[in-house]
Amino acid sequence: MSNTSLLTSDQVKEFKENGVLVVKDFYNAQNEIEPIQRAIHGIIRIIIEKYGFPVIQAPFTPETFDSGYQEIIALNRATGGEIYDAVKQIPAFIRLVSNERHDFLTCQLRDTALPGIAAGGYGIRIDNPNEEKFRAVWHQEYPSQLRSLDGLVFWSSLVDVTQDIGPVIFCLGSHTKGLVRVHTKDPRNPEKTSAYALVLENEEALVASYPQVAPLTNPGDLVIIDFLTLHASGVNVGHRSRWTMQTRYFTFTESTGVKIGWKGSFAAGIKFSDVHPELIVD
Ligand SMILES: O=C(O)CCC(=O)C(=O)O
Ligand SMILES: [Fe+2]
Repeated sequence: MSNTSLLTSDQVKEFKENGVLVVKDFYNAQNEIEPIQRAIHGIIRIIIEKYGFPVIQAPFTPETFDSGYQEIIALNRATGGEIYDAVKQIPAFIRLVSNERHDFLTCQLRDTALPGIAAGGYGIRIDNPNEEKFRAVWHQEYPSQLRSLDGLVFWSSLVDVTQDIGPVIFCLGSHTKGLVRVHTKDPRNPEKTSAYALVLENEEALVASYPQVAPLTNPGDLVIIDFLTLHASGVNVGHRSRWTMQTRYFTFTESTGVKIGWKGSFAAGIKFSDVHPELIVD
């Protein structure tokens, strides 16, 4: 399995230097992405009917798959949560999560023959315009996922990511400096909980010390993120929710992962501070 190389040596080099890599058109938009969009469209339809919302949904196209969603959450925000919990259970999404090509990427980038999928570490984000509660402030992935130190996030969008809907921002090369200690409360955002409440030590000075990029991507494009790369959600000041998919892989072979028994973090009901007390500032 480790001999299946999907990336060129230049792409591997770029990933190792930057801690992030954009692979254009990695997925097949029609065969792999569209079935997910189509199922989301169907789930939105059921919610419109269930609550009797006076919302007209446009017929399905890959561009209009979320038609009605903005109107629904304006009428009742909680039904957005119902949709959020539902869409990660779409079979076409789970097939993408466990796509063998994710295994191959992990083997190639991490020089392992034993990749793992982080349980509870996959989902579909819906970043709504002008909402702060679930926006991810600057973070590294490892504290919120654990499993192994050399994990990877496979991130891709279901909509065109334009500047106004807040592309994710990355600090180039930040993964090379290792783990950053965290505060477990965010005084700026008291409404944030669990992983969303973690704040990097000396956040402002730290992120300012790196060049930053915020790639604009389209459905089918893949962004690979090192578990140690500093990144943050952009702010969505647009008119449409930013729908994006995340799958997280780790390796069974990395020594910290072996030591912690490949434990999960917040989503697995485990306190990060119990596993890594040495990484907590407060
Ligand atoms: O999409 C976002 O806004 C944040 C993504 C992120 O932090 C991640 O995928 O790990
Ligand atoms: Fe993240």
